[in-house]
Amino acid sequence: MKNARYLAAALTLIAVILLAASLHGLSLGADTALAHSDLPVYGGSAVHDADASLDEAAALRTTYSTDDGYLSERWGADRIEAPQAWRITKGESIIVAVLDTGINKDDQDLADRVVAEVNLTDSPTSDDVYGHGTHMAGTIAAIAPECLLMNVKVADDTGRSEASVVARGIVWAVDNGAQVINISLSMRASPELEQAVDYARDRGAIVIAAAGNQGVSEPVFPAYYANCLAVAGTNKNDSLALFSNYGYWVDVAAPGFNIYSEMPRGEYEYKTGTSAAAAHVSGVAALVFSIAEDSSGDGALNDEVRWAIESSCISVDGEGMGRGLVNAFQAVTATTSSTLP
Ligand SMILES: [Ca+2]
Ligand SMILES: [Ca+2]
Repeated sequence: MKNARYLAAALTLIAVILLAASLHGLSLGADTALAHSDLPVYGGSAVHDADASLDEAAALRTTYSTDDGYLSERWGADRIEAPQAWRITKGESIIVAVLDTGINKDDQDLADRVVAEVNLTDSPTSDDVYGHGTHMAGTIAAIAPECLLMNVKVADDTGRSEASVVARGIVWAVDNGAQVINISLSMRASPELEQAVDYARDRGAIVIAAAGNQGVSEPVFPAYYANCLAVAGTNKNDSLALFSNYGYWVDVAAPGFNIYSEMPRGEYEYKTGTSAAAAHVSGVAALVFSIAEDSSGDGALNDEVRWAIESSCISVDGEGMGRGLVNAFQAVTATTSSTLP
């Protein structure tokens, strides 16, 4: 009896040591990814190695060939009550810039929405070869069905990008009329990047960025910057997804687990990461933008849009998720019924 208790205690100790070792390994991996800096940590690439051991990532990169993305497959859109928001607005004519790996032209619905594009990478094409930007664009369009898109290719066909290129992409998007700027990538701090984010804010655009997928509280950029909305990822229980970064610098959270959306060549795929979470919020921003009024009188709408999104979040359990889970219906309702404090 006594021996059995000793044995149980010993086994528990071993389990704790193994768990600690695996967690340590995970955070080491994250540090390595961050240390690369200018290689952005990406919803679709670097961090997946670290995430692959987690249950939540089991469905990563499951590709489906189907002609139709059923809304019911897009649990995130339902969870943030996008269909309820459509009774008020569908984000008509709001331009959302997707700073990413490009947007695939084979998908007619997405291609028809692209009002402008630029390729700032070494790639010979503005199309999405890597398979990330298309997924983000699909989610944005699923949340804001009447929005327009701007294809700003800042990440190459291996999914890599540099802060200086992302900064140029932000300025290009703003100068060409983007109102919402989605940045589903993260990297090290860069004065140039911060200046571009500030420029966007000053010109009336809202910048939304992923909080990163290392599962740590260290800030990533541009999400961390004051004029950029940092988005953490939630799972189907509305709690912080295991992979998601978190912390005082996170502004809001949105669905980031098993998100179904368009891929190149007419395919669909489930992706997991804060990239997808940011795309949900950019969709909500387009909805709010289309009905916002300049109640602050500063000649721009981005301050009202940000306020509506942040002030209408649903509070959820867990630390480091900012104001909580974004809600499209509450955000548009806040826009129609309130003014800035
Ligand atoms: Ca921020
Ligand atoms: Ca304003």
